[in-house]
Amino acid sequence: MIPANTAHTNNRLGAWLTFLDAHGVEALSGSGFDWIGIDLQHGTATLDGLPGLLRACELNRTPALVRTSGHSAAEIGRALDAGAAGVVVPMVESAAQAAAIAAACTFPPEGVRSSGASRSAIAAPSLLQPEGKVLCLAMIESAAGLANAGAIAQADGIDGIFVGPYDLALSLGADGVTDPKTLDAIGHVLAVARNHGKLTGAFSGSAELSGALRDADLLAVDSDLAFLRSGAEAKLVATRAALSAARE
Ligand code: 3PY
Ligand code: MG
Repeated sequence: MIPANTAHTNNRLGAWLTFLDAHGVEALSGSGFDWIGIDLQHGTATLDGLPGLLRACELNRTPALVRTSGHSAAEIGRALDAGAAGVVVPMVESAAQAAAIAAACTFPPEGVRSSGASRSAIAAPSLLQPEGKVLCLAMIESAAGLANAGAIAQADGIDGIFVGPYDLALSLGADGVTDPKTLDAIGHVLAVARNHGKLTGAFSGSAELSGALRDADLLAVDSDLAFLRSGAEAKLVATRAALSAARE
């Protein structure tokens, strides 16, 4: 379960998975992250591979949120059927889009999610929200989404707002994610979501940005690719330093 963070002092730190297989996820989810984001929009993870990835997260009792590739109700349903604790839906720009993705996450009569034989019936129920609820997080990552942040956050069935700083910076014509224009926009979206009592989250990928995201409930620290590169680079630097010290 991903608890609501009412105090806003204790971020739930996540790792963002873009290419690792189940073996890699098992290692990553055992590293102490509070949640794993599995990205079906970018990278190479696929819907077919999802059950294996989710099973690997469950081994370490780590809830997994799936970022879908778009707004398709069919894909949202399949990700939830595979056993995801929730979905993070990219590029939500209006209240109507927010209502549609929330409906796709919810069974009738409130929503339109279809029920069928699926892995979610046997996946770890304790990783879901109370009463087996799944989380529906709308991504705000464009100027249009920013303009409609209040309406998106208030849409029925939206549990939280997840900011995509990199797309947001592009859409605003800003000079990257730490440009004051981007930081102001992120701060505004998170405050709006919080004021409507919704979960807040964002992808970081930058220490400077993480500081600005200190109040977010869900903070994706970085991607598997970045962890691999930075870990490898740090080992190389340390090994070169040890070798030259040994030669002195
Ligand atoms: C963005 O920053 O645009 C993202 O989607 C991060 O995953
Ligand atoms: Mg994005």
